[in-house]
Amino acid sequence: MSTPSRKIFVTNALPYANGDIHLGHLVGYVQADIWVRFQRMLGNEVHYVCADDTHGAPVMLRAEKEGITPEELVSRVRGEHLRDFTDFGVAFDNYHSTHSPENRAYAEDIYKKLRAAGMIETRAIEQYYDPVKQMFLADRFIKGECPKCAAKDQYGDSCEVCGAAYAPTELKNPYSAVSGATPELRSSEHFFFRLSDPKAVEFLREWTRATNADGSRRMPPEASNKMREWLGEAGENKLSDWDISRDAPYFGFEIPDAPGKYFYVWLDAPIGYLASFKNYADRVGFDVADYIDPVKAEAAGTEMVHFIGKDILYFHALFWPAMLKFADYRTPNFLNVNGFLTVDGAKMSKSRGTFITARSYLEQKLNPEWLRYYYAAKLNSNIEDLDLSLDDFVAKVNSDLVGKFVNIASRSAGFISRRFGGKLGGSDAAALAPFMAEETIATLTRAFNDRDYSSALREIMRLADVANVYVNEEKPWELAKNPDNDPAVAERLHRACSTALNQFRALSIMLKPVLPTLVARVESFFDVAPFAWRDLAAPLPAGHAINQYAHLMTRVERKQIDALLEANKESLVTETKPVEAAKAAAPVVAAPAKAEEPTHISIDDFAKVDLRIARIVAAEHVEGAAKLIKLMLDIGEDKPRQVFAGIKSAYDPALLVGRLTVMVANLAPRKMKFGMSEGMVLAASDDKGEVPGLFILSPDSGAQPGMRVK
Ligand code: B3M
Ligand code: ZN
Repeated sequence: MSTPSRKIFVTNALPYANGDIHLGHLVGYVQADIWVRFQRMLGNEVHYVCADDTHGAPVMLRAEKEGITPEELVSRVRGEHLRDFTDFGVAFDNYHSTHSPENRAYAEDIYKKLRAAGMIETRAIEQYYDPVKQMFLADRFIKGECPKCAAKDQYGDSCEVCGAAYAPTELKNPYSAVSGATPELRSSEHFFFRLSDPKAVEFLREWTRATNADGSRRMPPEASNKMREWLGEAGENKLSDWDISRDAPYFGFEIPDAPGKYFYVWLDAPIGYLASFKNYADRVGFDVADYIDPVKAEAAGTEMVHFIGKDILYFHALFWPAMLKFADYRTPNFLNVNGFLTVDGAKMSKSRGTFITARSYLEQKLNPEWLRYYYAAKLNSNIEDLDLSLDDFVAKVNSDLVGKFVNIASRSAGFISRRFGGKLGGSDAAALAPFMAEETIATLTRAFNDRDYSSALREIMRLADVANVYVNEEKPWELAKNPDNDPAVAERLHRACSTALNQFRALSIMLKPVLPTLVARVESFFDVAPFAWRDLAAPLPAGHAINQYAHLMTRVERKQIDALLEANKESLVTETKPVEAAKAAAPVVAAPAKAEEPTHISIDDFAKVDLRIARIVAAEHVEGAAKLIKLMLDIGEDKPRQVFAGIKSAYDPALLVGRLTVMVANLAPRKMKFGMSEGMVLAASDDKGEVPGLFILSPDSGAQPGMRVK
């Protein structure tokens, strides 16, 4: 049965350019990335984009505090965010910025069309104004005493002590959180999007109720319930118009024909989805109209799917579809909504160290795929909060991934290499049947498609148990003894190991959306093309040659988690003086020698260095060496080169295998205590010692082992 392939434009919420990515953010990104990877394995065409959300007063004020321009701030933060996502395997096709020409063009276009459709209105409103800073103050920048419980220093919208919600004008003794001045009420003209217009209300009622062409829902049931609550009963009108303008000074886009008035950050933030998509499409060379023009999108059968957190449902379920509709753009097909992350059952907390940044997790050398797996094991399609229970995390990763999954390969691969020339034998059809059962595959397909990953992983782990039972019953380590060299026993060993490896292969295909990095290494171990979902239909045949097995994943230790919590506690204590803290932590280095005249080398000198793309085919610790990892590097020669690299402090050997890097291929071989070193890999490090770590190089994708770097 072949279904026509889907064409889907997928987005994740745009992180705000005023803070680090933390483990709470990652829930939604990992969820979307898994879905995208799964859709691609099915053969669907997916365009997956994101961007930084850059506008508004917080970015403006923070840049000012750091003494840089907002543009400089957002470009730096964008780089940090993108690096975090990439390192967690969240692979966007494009990561753009809302502070971009594409976004300005779409924001203006949408605004002008809304204005032409009679959906924009202006009104004067009274708001607090900071006379010292000379700016209007958003609710978050006004503080004072709670009108209900009199707690001091509460924000302008709600009290953190008693939970009361109120208007900033109700605060007692209000003051500006920016300058400390007493704010004054001033009047100014604002622009509103007329969400209360009966046309808009009518449209939203209809949009919420309707399903997609294939009968699928537009959002999870809890979200549509919320929508009904916001919209009220038929005939009721509970929606208010939406204030979409802010006065100068503001970091954002000026509203056309309205000098000194800017689009509120939330107006152009979701438009950033379209901007990122357009920027990408222009680069790749396709027409976005098939995805964003309502008539063309309908004809082309394209879909638009957003992944968001529950705190921003209001913006995505009310304002966004209505804006699109009345500006004559296509509306979303699906809003996937995730809940918040709790750690050990409680809100993330800086004092407990559970407000964990993505970067700190990586810096502690924790494997990002451990977290992807754990999140997937807990995610379903409902808007539930997800608890990262740290002991459970350790137990689950070790028992499921290392104990059950990876173990299958590590118990059977060696025999194939050592005894059977690396070639698979025939497999036991009955033992493979559960992995190929149509019903099982249909269940998994449905679960991944419906974002019910926890069910999918339960089913996959059930199958991992089946495989382990099989290996335990066959006992390859017993068969391998074969004292009489009985050919029938050898044959049985071959069959048992080949069957187990085919079981392992099936599990790897199923886990690929969740563990892309590990499974890429499984693909090179099996020496096969990237797995597609349909590969579940047939095992690898007898005679298929596989590569040497390298250990795929290490166990996580509780002490690594404790170090992670400790690191995140520290970052709070040192928050006030980050520069001093970094210096204190840095190793003492000798003062750099007086700068010398730059010396040049000729191009011929440079050409003497033979730099090659190398694939790390094996990596292991060296007994007795504190700093070294032994690497086997494939540079397209008959056999891989052995190189000892001083990168042990920064890399787990298991995670290096399969990676491409760059090596100096014509360095004279050097005899070391541990053996010959036949070249050198290149790694970057900070001479000043302020940035810890070592960073080996990676080429862009497409580079092949042996290619010359020049
Ligand atoms: N930047 C989320 C936030 O800052 C917001 C999401 C925008 S999605 C278009 O809380
Ligand atoms: Zn209060």
